[in-house]
Amino acid sequence: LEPLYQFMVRLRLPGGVLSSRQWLGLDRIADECANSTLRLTTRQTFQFHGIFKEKMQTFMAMVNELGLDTRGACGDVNRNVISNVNPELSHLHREIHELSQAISDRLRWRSGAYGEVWLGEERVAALGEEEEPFYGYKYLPRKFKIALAVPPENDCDVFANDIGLIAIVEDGRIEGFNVVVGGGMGLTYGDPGTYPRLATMAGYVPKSRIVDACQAICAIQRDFGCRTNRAHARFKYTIDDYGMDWFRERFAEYHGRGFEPARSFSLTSNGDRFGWVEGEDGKQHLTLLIPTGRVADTEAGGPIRAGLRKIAENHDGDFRITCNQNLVIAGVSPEHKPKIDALVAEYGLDAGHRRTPLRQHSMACVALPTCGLAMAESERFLPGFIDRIERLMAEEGLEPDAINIRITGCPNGCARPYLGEIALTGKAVGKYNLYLGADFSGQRMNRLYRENIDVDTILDTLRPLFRAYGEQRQAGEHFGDFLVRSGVVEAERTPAMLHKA
Ligand code: SRM
Ligand code: SF4
Repeated sequence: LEPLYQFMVRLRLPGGVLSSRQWLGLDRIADECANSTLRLTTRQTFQFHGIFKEKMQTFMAMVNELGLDTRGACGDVNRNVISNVNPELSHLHREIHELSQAISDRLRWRSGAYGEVWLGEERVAALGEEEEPFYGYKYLPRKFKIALAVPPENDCDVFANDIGLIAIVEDGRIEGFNVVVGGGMGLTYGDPGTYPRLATMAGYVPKSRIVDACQAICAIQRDFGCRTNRAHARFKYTIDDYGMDWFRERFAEYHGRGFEPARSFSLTSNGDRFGWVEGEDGKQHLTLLIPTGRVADTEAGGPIRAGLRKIAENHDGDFRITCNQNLVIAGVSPEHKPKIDALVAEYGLDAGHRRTPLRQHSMACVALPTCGLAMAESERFLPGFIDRIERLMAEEGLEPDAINIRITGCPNGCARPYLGEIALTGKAVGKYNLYLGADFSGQRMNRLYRENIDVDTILDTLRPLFRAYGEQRQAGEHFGDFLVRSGVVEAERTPAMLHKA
C-alpha cells in the first residue's frame, strides 16, 4: 500500500496573462484534480494544491489542452518571467508582455521528458544525447528569476530578482532597459552567509538586444554560480563573490558587447492600483483585490471563485494576474462594463470590507498547511492580523492608510517580506521576526527590529511607532520612510548598495 501522496503544481504564465477560456479550464481542473481552489502567486501565476498522485497525469494533460504548461515554474532553471500589468498603456503592456514571453521561451528548458512523462509522447532523445542546448546536463546551480518593470510602477518588485529590467520609455515606446542584477529575498536563520539583496544597477541595453542579454547573464550564472553549496548558489552570491567589475567584463564577453551607461528613471510605488481604468485603446480594466491570492468559495471570503467563473463566462477580454496576488479583468469593451460591474456586486468581489488601504497593500505567502518549510502561519494569519492593525491605527488616531505589509511563514521570502514597510517572517508557531522600514517603492529593504515575538508583542511594539507617526509625519510621508527619518531604524545598507555602480 502506498502513502497518499499529494502535490502542489504551479504553471508557467509569463507576464500573468490568460484568456477567459483558460480561466474556465483552470477552474474546472481545480475541482477535477486539486483541492477546489486556485492560488494566485507573487510571481503572477497559479498554484494548485492537493493534487493526488493518481490525478497528476490528468492534471498535466488538461493544462496542456489549455495551451499552458508547467515548464520552469519550479526547478533550477529560469522561473516564471514577471512584468508590470500596466492596464491603461495598452501598447506598452503588449510590448512588455511579448518580451516576457520571448525571454521565457528563450530560457525554457527543452527536454522531451516533459512530454514523455506527462503527455504520453514517444521517447525522442537517446540516453546521453544532448537535449538542453542552453542548460546542458547540469541546468543552473539554483532557481533564476527575471522581472520587467515599467516606471513609475514597480509592481513586480524588480530589485528582488536575479535580473531586473527597468523599461526606458521614450515617445511612448520602449527604447531599452536598465538592467539590474543579483536581487533575491531568501535567507536562512542563523546563517549570516545568506541574506536578502536588492539587485545592483549594471547598465543599459537596447530593447533589440534584451532577450540575448538575459540569456548571456543567465549563462554567466550557469557557468560561474556555486555548485557545491545550495545555500550559496543564487546569482546574488555569484555577484558578491566576484564583484560588479568582473560581472560587467563577463557580460561583455558572453554578450559580445558591454552595457551602456544606465539611463535615469523613477519608481514611485510597488503595489497595485485598484478599480476601473480606461486604456488608451478605449478598453476598460478592473483591478480586483484577491485576498492573499486565494481563489476559493468560503464563508469568510465569500464566493470569489464562483464570481470569477461567472465573469469568465461573460468576459470578452483577458485576465492578468498581478505580481501582488491580485487580478485584472482586462480589455473589457465599454458595452460589457455594466455586466461585469453587476457580477462584481452580485458576488461581493469588491466588498467594502476588502477594499481597505492596508488590505490592498498587504501580501502573505501560502505557508501552513501546505508548505513544508513553514514555521508559522501566514496566509491564514494575515486577515486577522490586518484587522488588529486597523483597530490599532484607529486607536492611535490614524486615518486608514496605505502601509505595505508583508508576511511569510519562514525566512525564504516568498511574499518578498524584506520589501515590506512592516514585515513578519515566521520563527515558530505564533512567533515572528518583525522587520521595519522598507520604502513604498521597493527600492529600500527593511531591517530586523524584534526577534521571535508573538502577535500581542508585535502590536505593543507598533503602538508607539504609530503614535509618533500620527504626530510627526510630514505631508505624504510613508510609514517606512518616517521610521528611517526619525531614526527608529537605519536605512538598510545591503551588499547590493556596497556594489552600486
Ligand atoms: Fe517561494 C520555496 C511558495 C515566490 C523564495 N516557495 C517555496 C515552496 C515551493 C516551498 C518548498 O520549496 O517546499 C513554497 C510552496 C508553498 C505552498 O504550499 O504552496 C513556495 N513562492 C511561493 C509562492 C506560492 C508564494 C505566494 O504565496 O505567492 C510564490 C510562487 C511563485 C511562483 O509562482 O513562481 C513564491 N519564493 C517566491 C519569491 C518571490 C518572488 O519570486 O518574487 C521568493 C523570493 C525571491 C527569491 O527567489 O529570492 C521565493 N521560495 C523561495 C525560497 C528561498 C530561495 C532562496 O534563494 O533562498 C524557497 C526555498 C528554496 O528554494 O529552497 C521557496
Ligand atoms: Fe513556505 Fe517560507 Fe515560502 Fe512561506 S516563505 S511559502 S513558509 S517557503
